[in-house]
Amino acid sequence: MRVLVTGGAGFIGSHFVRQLVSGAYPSYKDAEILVLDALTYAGNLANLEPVVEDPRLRFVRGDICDQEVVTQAMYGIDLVVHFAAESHVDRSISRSSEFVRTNVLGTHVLLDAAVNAGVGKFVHVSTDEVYGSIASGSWREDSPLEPNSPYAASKASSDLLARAFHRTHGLPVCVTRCSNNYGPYQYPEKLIPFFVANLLEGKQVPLYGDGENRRDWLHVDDHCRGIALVAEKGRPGSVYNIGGGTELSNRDLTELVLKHLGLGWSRVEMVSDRKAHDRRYSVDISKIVDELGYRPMVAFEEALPETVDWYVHNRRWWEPLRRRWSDSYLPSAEAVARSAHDRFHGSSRH
Ligand code: NAD
Ligand code: TDX
Repeated sequence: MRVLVTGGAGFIGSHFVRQLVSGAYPSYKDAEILVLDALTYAGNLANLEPVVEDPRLRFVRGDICDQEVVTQAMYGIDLVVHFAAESHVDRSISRSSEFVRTNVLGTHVLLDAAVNAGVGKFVHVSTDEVYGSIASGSWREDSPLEPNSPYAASKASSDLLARAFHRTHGLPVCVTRCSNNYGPYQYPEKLIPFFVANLLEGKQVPLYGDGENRRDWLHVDDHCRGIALVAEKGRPGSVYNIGGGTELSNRDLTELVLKHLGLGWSRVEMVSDRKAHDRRYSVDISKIVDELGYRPMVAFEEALPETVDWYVHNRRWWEPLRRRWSDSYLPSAEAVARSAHDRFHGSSRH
């Protein structure tokens, strides 16, 4: 069994790879794993450090938009698990072209190559953000797609391409749509690691709007176990929501983080809201529970403090990443442009 993992040097992809290599998914315990990752600002080989010596793991630095690289990588592959993406909503608001390029065009290149190579299964990792905001209740897999940010729209577009490649070419694709992940090795631009890093450096944390936007928190380990289940048993052509079951307002989550670090609300700065900030996400997970036997197993009450402590004890992991992006809350437009230039001109060495 040969598995191609795109984006395997990012937050969730690297967790999946570390678990795969360590034998956490019995059906894939003997799998050979090829990671294809462009190592953008979010990709980090340090995330694979714990498993780098394993002879079953191979790494190719390459861009999923590069047809030649992807065609080569796809050769002899049985299963594709596709994580690679531009993933941060705020960046998609300041500059969205890279999101369309990687998330839409890159996914198209992969789907095309997978058809040509005759792969046995293609799991496309998507997000609950494709459904847009929901005031009450939860989205089901057949709910309409109403994305509100350029990021969410690019992911929704890739979901539709995945569906079309199943319908048109019979590619055995499954799409997963998960809620907000948390855990170790998350790039320190996302809420939890960003806030923890700011607090540890004595800074304020910027809470958008009134802080009452709500997210459903899913531990990365539960998410990856759900993906492995879908890879093994998911019905081709199907979409599966994956949620964690811990819904919190950003204000409440911030309070929990502050409390764990022994800090008070004075460290919070209420700032202007994110554009088109989705008020609430919620996915109905009964399909993956009933069909595939999925259950979230990680208890948020224990895993949130563990996650915060991981960032406390692993400053050596996140400090260099923060230095690259200056001290501002968000990367400046200049830094984003510089990074995009590096990616276009310097990333396809492999
Ligand atoms: P991440 O930003 O941490 O990692 C993305 C990875 O993709 C990086 O290693 C990066 O180098 C790689 N990459 C980016 N562009 C590439 C390209 N053109 N070619 C090859 N590799 C490229 O993202 P993440 O949080 O690990 O998210 C993984 C997937 O899960 C994404 O598809 C994202 O949309 C989805 N998702 C994430 C969350 C979350 O809470 N983080 C929630 C729902 C869905
Ligand atoms: O500085 C901040 N202040 C703040 O109030 C940041 C970075 C975020 N927020 C708010 C915005 C959101 O309501 O916190 C919430 C979480 O923000 P993010 O960590 O940026 O995540 P979100 O926008 O919800 O998207 C995440 O979950 C779905 C991932 O980044 C996406 O890749 C995934 O698809």
